[in-house]
Amino acid sequence: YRSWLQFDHIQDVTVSENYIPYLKHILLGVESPVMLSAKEELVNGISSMFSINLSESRKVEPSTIFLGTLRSHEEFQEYIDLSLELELNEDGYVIKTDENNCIFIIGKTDKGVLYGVFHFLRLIQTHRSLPTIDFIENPKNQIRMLNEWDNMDGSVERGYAGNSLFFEENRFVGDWNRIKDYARMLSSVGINAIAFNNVNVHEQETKLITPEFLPDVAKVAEIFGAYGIQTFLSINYASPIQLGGLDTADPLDEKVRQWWKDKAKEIYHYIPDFGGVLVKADSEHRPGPFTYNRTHADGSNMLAEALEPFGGIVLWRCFVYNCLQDWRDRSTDRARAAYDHFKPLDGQFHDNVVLQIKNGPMDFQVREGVSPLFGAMPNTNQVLEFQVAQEYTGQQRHLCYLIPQWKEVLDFDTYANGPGTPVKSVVDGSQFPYKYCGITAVSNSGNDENWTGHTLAQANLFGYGRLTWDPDLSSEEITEEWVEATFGTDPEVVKEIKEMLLGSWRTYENYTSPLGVGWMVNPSHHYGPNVDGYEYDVWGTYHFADWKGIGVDRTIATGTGFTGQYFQENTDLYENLDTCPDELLLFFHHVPYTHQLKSGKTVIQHIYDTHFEGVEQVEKLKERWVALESKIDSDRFKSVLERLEHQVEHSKEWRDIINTYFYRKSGIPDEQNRRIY
Ligand code: GCW
Repeated sequence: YRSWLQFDHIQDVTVSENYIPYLKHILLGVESPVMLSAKEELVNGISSMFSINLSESRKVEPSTIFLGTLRSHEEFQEYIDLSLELELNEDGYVIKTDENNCIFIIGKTDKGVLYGVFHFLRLIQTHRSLPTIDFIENPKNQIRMLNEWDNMDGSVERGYAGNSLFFEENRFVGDWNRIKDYARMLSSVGINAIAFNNVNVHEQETKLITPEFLPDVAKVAEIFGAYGIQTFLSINYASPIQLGGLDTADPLDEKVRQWWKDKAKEIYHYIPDFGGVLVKADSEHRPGPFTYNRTHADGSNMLAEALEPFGGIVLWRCFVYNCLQDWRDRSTDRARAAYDHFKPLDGQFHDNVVLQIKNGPMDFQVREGVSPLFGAMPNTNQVLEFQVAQEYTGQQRHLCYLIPQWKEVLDFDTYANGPGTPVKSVVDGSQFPYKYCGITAVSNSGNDENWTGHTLAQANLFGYGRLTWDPDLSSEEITEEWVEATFGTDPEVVKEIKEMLLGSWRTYENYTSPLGVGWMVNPSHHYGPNVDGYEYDVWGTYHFADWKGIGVDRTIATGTGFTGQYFQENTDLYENLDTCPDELLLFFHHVPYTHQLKSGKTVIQHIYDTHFEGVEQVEKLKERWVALESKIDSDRFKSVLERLEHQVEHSKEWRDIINTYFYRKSGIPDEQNRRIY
């Protein structure tokens, strides 16, 4: 299998000449499993790119790469500037060269060194020039996590890249090497935490926290641990009943509380550096505290107390809404649910509880508003949840590069502390004194040879990691890094693939559901167009199209009042038809098809135009890829081409189904008289 960690041999002599003088020896200032990983990565990467075997030395002689931490052995202290203590955060590092062609990669902790090594290797891969570098890097987010939705039968919920890397036939696969390679990939982009079983914890997975499976969980945790990644498990809220034989899971019941305390002790006995638990409670039929008339603060605090003695944390998901809605009832609005449930509880959570909030209030649509919960709970730890898995964005058969979408979310100004309070500054902890915060995401990987189904979907995983490390990196920088590390530095290849990726989210949006309204997919598997697929269903996911108009009225004045959950500036922005941005118009308003957008077009004409345009853009994507044939190895060339061919056909289906639907509903013809059925 191939990823961005290929470290192909460097052909370009100017590049090798630049680096080779530095590459003779390696020296570790301190030993630990993470330091040994750092060493292994460096030695293997250098050998693969330059055919040079770094030899171990015992002192810093010329051309030595020194890997050290602030806790390095005494004899190396002269190489470590102790003022770094103040400049580096837990995972930060410094890389610098000196006049003896030595390279110093110094972390505050061993994890920082590992990140520094990956950074150094990336500099080489992307042919950045070396002499006299000296810089400090600190990750901006403390929690940089992935959630795998893997089930023990080997399936992956919303998985589009084969089966689970972890499980098959209700046990662990046992391919520890592949897991190690996965850990390497994640660590190389800075990810430091993982929950590897599905948040929907079914019967078998409930048992992961029992001695039947804890030894295997420990084994996985050890592999990840050596790459600086902490292991978490998704747990079943009803475990005390299902595993413990109790007759309740009431969080205020003493027996239940004691059961979880004992359980925590047992888990930490097997896995001393266990991160904690991830919980989907009272959500989509999962059990939770509501059954006992308790709040989510009661429920999460009980778990937090059990984990607290061991330093563990509780990631508690806010994806709580009524999934048995009556479509005739227009007063209930799923978008309101998370805020309505959680905002009133601000300040009631223990300091090792972290609320996990999806980027939007609905569910990972191609476009939706940003969740108004960000910044709304100054006294409660928050992490932002993205979906790298392309559930609603083409399921890794369509090319849809999501970094630009995530950037918009991260840069969205919440106004929580006045103007200039973007989401990224809330979740990185710089606005409120959060003890734990950061970013998490649903992973898009599986056991396919290329990890992500669509080879180009690897860029979403890579970019996710890079962005959580530093949300201020631009989409362009991240994309370029990925293309160079993955396909090499040929300028044409870099330019073409970069542009293909950067425009692909807009393109996908163009031929799917318009103007922020979302959904319009086939129920349950969520692939392909079906305008009314969810329209009369129980999930709260409606577009309300009739012969006159379309959209969800979420205003305070005449709608569900959702706009009122934002801080005033955003409430005003969205409440008012004149200021509401076009791309979210139908997320916030119900308007006639003849409503004129800021672009000057009517809604109906916009729908037609974007759908024709979207297909043309996909055709272009394919042409651009075809033109690269001679420059890409044939396996990857063919597999991407196959997907692009499918995308061309499937985008036409989207175009025609959507256009026809709205033509027939509205009776308004296309101004350009194109073919609409
Ligand atoms: O969007 C929905 C998905 C479910 C998922 C749920 C969630 C894991 O369709 O598959 O369940 O979100 O985030 O909990």
